[in-house]
Amino acid sequence: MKKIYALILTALLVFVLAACGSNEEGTNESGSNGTDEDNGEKTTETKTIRAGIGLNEDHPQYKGLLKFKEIVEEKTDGAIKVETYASGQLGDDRTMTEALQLGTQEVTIPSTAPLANFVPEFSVFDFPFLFPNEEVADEVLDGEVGQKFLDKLEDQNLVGLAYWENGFRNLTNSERPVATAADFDGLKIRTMENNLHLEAFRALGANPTPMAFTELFTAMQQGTVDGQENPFATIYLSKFYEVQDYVSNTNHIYSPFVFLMSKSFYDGLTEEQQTIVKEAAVEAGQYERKLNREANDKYLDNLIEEGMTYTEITPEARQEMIDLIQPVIDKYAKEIGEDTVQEVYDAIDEASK
Ligand code: TK8
Repeated sequence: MKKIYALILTALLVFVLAACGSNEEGTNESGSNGTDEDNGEKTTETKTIRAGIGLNEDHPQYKGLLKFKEIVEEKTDGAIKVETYASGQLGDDRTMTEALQLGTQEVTIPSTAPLANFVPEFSVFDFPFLFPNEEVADEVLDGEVGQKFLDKLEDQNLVGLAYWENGFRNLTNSERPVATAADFDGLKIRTMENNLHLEAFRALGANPTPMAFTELFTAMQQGTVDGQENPFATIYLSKFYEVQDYVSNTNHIYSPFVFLMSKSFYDGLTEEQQTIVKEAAVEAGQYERKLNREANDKYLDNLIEEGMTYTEITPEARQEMIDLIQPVIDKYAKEIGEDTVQEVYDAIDEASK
C-alpha cells in the first residue's frame, strides 16, 4: 500500500514541476509579454506596444507616434513592435489612460487636462495664461519641475516618459465673433473633462460642457455645443471649419501632451529596453513639437481660407479675461498646493530670463 502512495506522490510532483516549467515562455494576462509571472524574470520574447491617440493621422501627434515606432523597432531590432491607432480608435484620453492602468493598452498621449483626473496636480499646467511662449514651456516641462509631476504618475500604474505639444488653445464657435470677455456670454462651449477648465469658462460668462474629444465634432455639427477651444493645428486638421464659423486667437492655455506608458508593461521591459523607449519618447516628442510649431501660422491662414471669420484679441481684452479668471486660478492653487504651484511659477520666471 505504501508503495502505491509513494508512486502517486512522485507522479504528482513530476506533474507540478512540469507545469511550472511551461510558464518560462508564458505571457502575462495582457498579452503584452511583460514580466514572467512565476519567476519575475524580464522575459526577452517579442513584446507589443498598442499606442492609441485621439487625434487623426494628419496631426503632428500621429507623425510623432510614427517616429517613436520607427526608433523603438529599429533600436530593439524588432524585439518590441509598436501598433499605432489614431482618431480615438481605442477610446478617448480618459478611457485610454484607464486602459494603461489595467494593462490592456501600453501607450497613450493625453492632454494634461484629462490627466488631472488621475493626478490632480497636473491641473497647474492648465492654468490659463501660465506659459508666455513655447520655449519657456519646453524648459520648464523638460526640466526638474516637469519631471516631478511625471514622477507622481507612478502611483497610478502609469509612467510619464516625455512631454509633447498640443499647443496654445484658441476659441472657435458658430454663433458670433469673440473679441472680448463679454462676447463669451451664454456661449455653450465644450471643454476638456477638467473642472478648472469648466470654472474658467464660467468665469468668462460662457456655459461650458465637459466632453470627450471623440464626441466633439458631432456635438458641434448637431448644435449641442456652440463652440470649443483647441490649437489651430487641431481645429484645421480635425476639419472643425466645416462646423464652426468664428475663430479668435485667445491663446488662453498652453496645453502639453504627456507620453504615458503602462507601468506594468514598462516594468516588464529589460533595462536596455526601458532606456530605448524613454529616449524614443523624448526624441519623437521634440520632432512632434517642431512639426506642430512649423505649421501653426499656416493652419490659421488655412482656416481663414476655408471661410472662418478670424478675430484678433487685443492685449487689453486678454488682460480683462485674465482678471476674470484669476479667482479660479487662486482657488486651484490652494487645492493643488501653493508650494507646488510656486515651484512652477519660479521655474517659469527662471526660464523667462
Ligand atoms: C485628443 C485630445 C485633444 C484635446 C481636447 O485626444 O480634448 O480638446 O486638446 O488634443 O487630447
